[in-house]
Parts: sequence; C-alpha cells; structure tokens
Amino acid sequence: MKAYINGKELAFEPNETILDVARKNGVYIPTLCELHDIDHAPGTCRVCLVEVQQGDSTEPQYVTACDTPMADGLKVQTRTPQVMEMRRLQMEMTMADHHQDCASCPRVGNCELLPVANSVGLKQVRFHYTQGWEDLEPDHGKQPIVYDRSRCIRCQRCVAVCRKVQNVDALEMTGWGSTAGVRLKGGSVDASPCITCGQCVMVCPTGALAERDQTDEVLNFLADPEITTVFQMAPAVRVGFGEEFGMPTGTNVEGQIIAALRKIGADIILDTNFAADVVIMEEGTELLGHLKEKKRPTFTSCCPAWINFAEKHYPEILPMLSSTRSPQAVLGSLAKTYLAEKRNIDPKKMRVVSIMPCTAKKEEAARPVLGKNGVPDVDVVLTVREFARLLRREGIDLKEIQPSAYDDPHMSEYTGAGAIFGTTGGVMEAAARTLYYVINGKELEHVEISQLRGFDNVRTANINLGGEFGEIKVALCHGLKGTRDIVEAVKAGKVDFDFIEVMACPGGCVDGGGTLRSKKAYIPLAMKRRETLFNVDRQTKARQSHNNTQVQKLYADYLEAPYSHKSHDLLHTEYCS
Ligand code: HC0
Ligand code: SF4
Repeated sequence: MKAYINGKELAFEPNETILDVARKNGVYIPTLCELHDIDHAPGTCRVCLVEVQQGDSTEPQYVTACDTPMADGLKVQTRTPQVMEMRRLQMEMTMADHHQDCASCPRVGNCELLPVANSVGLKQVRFHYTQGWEDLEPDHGKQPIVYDRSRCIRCQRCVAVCRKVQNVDALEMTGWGSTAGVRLKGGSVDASPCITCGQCVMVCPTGALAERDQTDEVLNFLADPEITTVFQMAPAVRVGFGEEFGMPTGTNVEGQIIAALRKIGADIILDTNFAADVVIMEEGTELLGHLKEKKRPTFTSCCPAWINFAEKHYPEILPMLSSTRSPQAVLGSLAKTYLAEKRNIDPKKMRVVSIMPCTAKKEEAARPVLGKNGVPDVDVVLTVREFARLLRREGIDLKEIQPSAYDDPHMSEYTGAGAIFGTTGGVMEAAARTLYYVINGKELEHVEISQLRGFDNVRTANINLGGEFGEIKVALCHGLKGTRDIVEAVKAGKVDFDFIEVMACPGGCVDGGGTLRSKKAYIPLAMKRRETLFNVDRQTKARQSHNNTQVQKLYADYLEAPYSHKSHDLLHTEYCS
C-alpha cells in the first residue's frame, strides 16, 4: 500500500499509523502524550495534528497522526500554515493551565513539554487557568513519590504504564476540565495497589510525578560536624549516571562518583556491591537449605517494589520469599554495627545515605523492621535523579572530575558477582557461582551462565549445580506483568521452579524507577548499561562472592558464618501481609 507525506510517495504496512509511517521515513511530527515504547497513543494533546486528504475532490481534514491509521492513497501534509497554527493553539491551551514556574519544578532542564512548545513555534500564552491550585498543598508526607496536579498535562502515560506494563493498575483519572488529574485509587499509597516502583515517574513528560526530594536532608548531614556520613552506591548507579552529565550511555563513572562524594564531604564511601556479595552468602545458604528440604520455589527478595507487590497482591506466597535482606538494607545494618565497631564511631552519630536507581528503596529504608530501636539503618535514599541534583547544588560537573577509588578497608570491595546484581538475571547468576562452589568444592568452569542472560520479560532455564542436586529449574522475571503470570502459575501448581528471580522494573535496576528520564530512554538504554555491568564483572579480580576478601573477613571477625545467629539478627527480615 502507498500513501503520500508532503508530496512524497511512501509504502506502508497495514496497522501503521500516520505517525509510524512518518517516523519510519524521517519526517518529524511533534508529539507529547504519545509514548511508543509502551504503545500509548491517546491523541489527547493534539500537537501531532496533520492535514489529510483522500483523493483530489475532498476537503482537507485535520487529524491526530499518532492514532489515525494510514490509508491507501492518503495525502498527508505535516507543515501547512493551518497545521502550524492549530498546533500552536493546542500548545497554548496546554500551557494555559500548566504551572510555569520552572525554577521550582523537579524536572527543570529536561522536561518534554518545553522543547515541544518551542518546536511548534509557541510565541505567547494568553490565558492562565489556575482554578483548584489553591487546594494543592506542598507535600510534607513520607511517601516516595509525589504528584503535583498543577504540572500534569493529563497525557495518561502514567496510568497506561501502571496498567499495561506493570499490570498493577493503581492510577485513575479524576476531575473535569482544568481540575482534571491523576490519583491513586483509594486515595493513598497504603490504600491503593501501588507498589512504589516509580515506572509512572519514568514516563511522566513533566514534573507532575517525581520522587520526594531529600537532597536538603543530605546537605544538612554534610554540614553537621558531629555527624559521620556514610554513602553507598547501588550496582546500577555507576552505569546510568554519566548520561546526566553528557557522557555516552553506559559509561562506567564509579570513580567519578567516589571523587564527587569526597568533594562534597562524605566521610565514608561504601559500595552496595559489597553487600550484594554478602547477600549471596546468606541467600545462597538459605536456598541450599530449601533445596535439601525440597521446599520450592524460593523467590529472591532484594527488589523492594517486588516485595511490596507480593505483600499487597499475593500475601499467600510470602513464605516462599527469601528472608535475606536486600543489599541496601544489609549494608545499612552492617554500617551501624560492624563498621561502627571497626572504626570506633558512635552509630547514633552516623547517617547512612544510599544512592539508588529506585523509588521503592525509599520506602524499604523506612520499614521499622530494617532499623534498631526505632533508628533506621539507612537514613536517606536518594534516587539517581536526586543525586544529580545534589551534585549540581554543590556546583559539581561530573565530567570535570578525576576518578578516584575506594579506601574503606571493610565494606567496599566487590566481586563480579556483586556487580551484575543491577541487571535482570544477575542475582541468579551470582548465586549459581557460589552455590556451585559450596556443593562441589571447586569453582564453576564457565562463570558467565549464558542461559540466564536473555532479556525477555520472563525466562526459564536449567542450571547444573552438580553434586546431589544436579540440575535445578529457575525462572527470571523483570517487569510485573510477566511476574504476575509466573506467580499465578506457581499458585496453580502448573510450574515447578526451584528459584525465581524477580525485578519489578522492566530491564531490572539499570532501568529502575529512580534513573534518569528521557522520552528516548525507556528500554534501549538498559541494554547498554547492562553490557557495561557485564564488562565490570569481567574486569574484577574475583568473580564469585565467596572470594571477596572483605566478606571473608566480615564472617571471620564478626558474623561467624552465613545464617549464624548474628547474621540472622542483622541480615534477615520478615514481611507483612
Ligand atoms: Fe538494585 Fe539491589 S540490584 S535492588 O536492582 O539485589 O535499586 O542497582 O541496589 O539492594 O545490590 C536497585 C540496583 C540495588 C539492592 C543491590 C539488589
Ligand atoms: Fe503504578 Fe508503580 Fe506508579 Fe505505583 S509507582 S502508580 S505501581 S507505576
């Protein structure tokens, strides 16, 4: 089939929209509400208006390109004076009830709205409707994600991602006209099915959805001479952060982050990867016990949005979750006990700050069970976006910084196994490397377990652990749609897995709900970031968690053994149904 765009004859396939055909052929049509990666094209913002004419005799019509199917013989014009004027007017209406105080917007500098407004040639905004804004209180709550209706353009991407990609369906539209917006079903995080994964934040084109900003709290810690500040960075942070400062996707900026943290006055800098190695020792031992008892399956427990999902949506499976705390929580717990003891620091004067690619980690850190005597083990969690804001507030450009290295002798070494936690399949692969050693008394010959390295949202594989267990059956899920299918199949007894890894965000932590935002970013960037993590694994001296010399020392000096009484107190948890 053939059609014409701006007079040029173009072939197209059935089911393609005008926008699809234009994009395929390099013709620019501005879009705002549409998001190709999640198959969302509601046609509500109307900035993709084009002129169409079927045959020579009919009057031209004006339609939205994102949701209008291309038709045989259709003549499409993307830039007539009428089209340009209509787009400008549409944009003016969108801006009229949008809060335009960019200086106070969490998205300043990289929102999608301003470039589109500019690209349609917006010259003025003659109208301002602010009805209902007077009720919008600044958010003083504790929830990880905040919503500002005055910045919402009602594109409904957040509603779509939560419903279609995560299959959680926690959001709905509410109100009319200029007071319309999005709300959590039930009115609050607790009352709704929301699991704080942050995928809605990732797709929001403006500053309407954002994490609760905690950069002030961290600056206050840094300014207090009585306080020892301890920072940790998650596995995925080092491969997703450089982009914010103009470096190519997937650049490893671990050394620059360490140097930047020193520059702002961090006292101790640790790596969450170290704690990931500890998690493998604990979770691996726990899994081995389950394999011996033929208790199937065991689900991983390090992704906090997955824990929220299990607690809210499938409380009956909680006994199947590993009791091992996440690496973030393990590091916080050990910092305020083991490290405080080793370095002679009063834990009451220690503040642990995590840099995470995740919004749900804020909620995890606030769980009462992950603290001691009412004091949290991790005091503040900054998303990658907040960390970028923090560095900017301190006048730091990461590109200008010379990389540095860790110097803490207790909790900063990591192995390749800890490094790959940040991508889907990484926890499973790390666990298999150590389990093989524990069972057979020798190292796995090929540490890169290729059958675990695919990228489909649900994957299954067999891993040969040797010894008495032979092959075990595993499943790996990223994104909650596929996870729900696997959980349902487990509940119905239709599948028989030994070990199931779940990461709530599509792509795993490398594309987590706390990473940098851009319309082009959705999944393709995750692939490049994960490749860098695999390279980090190849470059580490040891590639198995049990060969981490600081982990060996931790057990020898302090914990005694994996799953010991002390380990149980400090490194395991329970869940609430
Ligand atoms: Fe992840 Fe983690 S790997 S959840 O994806 O296990 O956020 O990067 O920090 O805790 O280590 C996120 C990333 C972590 C934890 C680790 C796990
Ligand atoms: Fe849905 Fe996740 Fe956003 Fe909650 S945080 S509304 S579950 S997308």
